[in-house]
Amino acid sequence: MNSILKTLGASVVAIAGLAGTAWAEEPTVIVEDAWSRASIGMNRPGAAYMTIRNLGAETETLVGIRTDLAMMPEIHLSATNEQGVSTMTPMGDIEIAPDETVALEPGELHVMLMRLSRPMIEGETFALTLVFVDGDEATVEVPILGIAARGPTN
Ligand SMILES: [Cu+2]
Repeated sequence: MNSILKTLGASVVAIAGLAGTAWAEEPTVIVEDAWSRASIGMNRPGAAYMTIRNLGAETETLVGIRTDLAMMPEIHLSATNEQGVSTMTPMGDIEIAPDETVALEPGELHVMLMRLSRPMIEGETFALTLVFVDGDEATVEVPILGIAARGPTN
């Protein structure tokens, strides 16, 4: 499992297992279990999922997403109304309180990769950067799983 640690005061990106790793600074945010699905061509948006944990003492605010895979990456919230109709709402800033984990998963919060710049091909990966309000960034390498994948382990 690859993990990404965001550290205070610098745009530090690190990819490593958690255990036995020495960090120059205390990690404040960890991104885990990132995954996405292969796309059919480029006409429909892709989606990416992950969990974001705040290990720090202060609330972290996620304000944006960046990737060269999509010209308009956004965080969306899926919902199903009483009529069974599913909708997606673009979310503004995402606040993550200390010790809180935000899960981006199918049917819930997700990164919507709108206006793909290339097809999402199973077995490949792409870099996705989370931008926080203090200017810190965390970049995660997102594996592209099969078109019917339901999570990072299947
Ligand atoms: Cu969406």
